[in-house]
Amino acid sequence: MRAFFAVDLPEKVKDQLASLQRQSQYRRNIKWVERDNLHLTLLFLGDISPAQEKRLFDTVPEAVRDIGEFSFSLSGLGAFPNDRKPKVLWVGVKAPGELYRLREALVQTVRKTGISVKDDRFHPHITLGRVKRDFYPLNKIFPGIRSVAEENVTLSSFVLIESTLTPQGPVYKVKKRFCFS
Ligand code: 2AM
Repeated sequence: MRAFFAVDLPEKVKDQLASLQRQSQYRRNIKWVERDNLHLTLLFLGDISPAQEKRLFDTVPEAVRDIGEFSFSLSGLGAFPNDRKPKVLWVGVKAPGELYRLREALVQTVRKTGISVKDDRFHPHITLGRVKRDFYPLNKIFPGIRSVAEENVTLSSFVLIESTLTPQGPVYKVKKRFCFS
């Protein structure tokens, strides 16, 4: 299965982000992430086998044992590769060291399981949408939006998600929730 680790977001934050999506003037040229699919990716795994999935179920709790519940807050709008010619539109995250430690612990455990992952620089973000064609600068896509309310999110768990790609977009299914002790 195609899988990734993610933080699922409280309903209130998903509402806030969905409302931000609706404020854009360029709705047709952008494939918006559906409200219920909004998430913060911790680590994308790609295809993993049932045996690897099972091994992750067993090893991840021990790997994150030293990390307790923590909070992060949303920051401003941004885009990859840049604001001038955006392809991926996102809301940034002001994250404490724990989020980076969590990501690092997952990278190490996943590799021990025989899954190869790229450990690029981690830019925690929540993708709002992807620009399908034509380029518009970010400030044209979200005119008049200067800031995003810094909603605080307390993270007491994270999830392993199965992603099935369909012509209508990805379908996400939570395969396992890992709670901090
Ligand atoms: P994103 O967080 O920037 O949107 C599921 O596909 C999630 O994994 C997406 O949210 C996506 O990025 C992230 N992801 C990271 N690397 C990916 C890759 N090579 N292919 C697909 N998704 C990837």
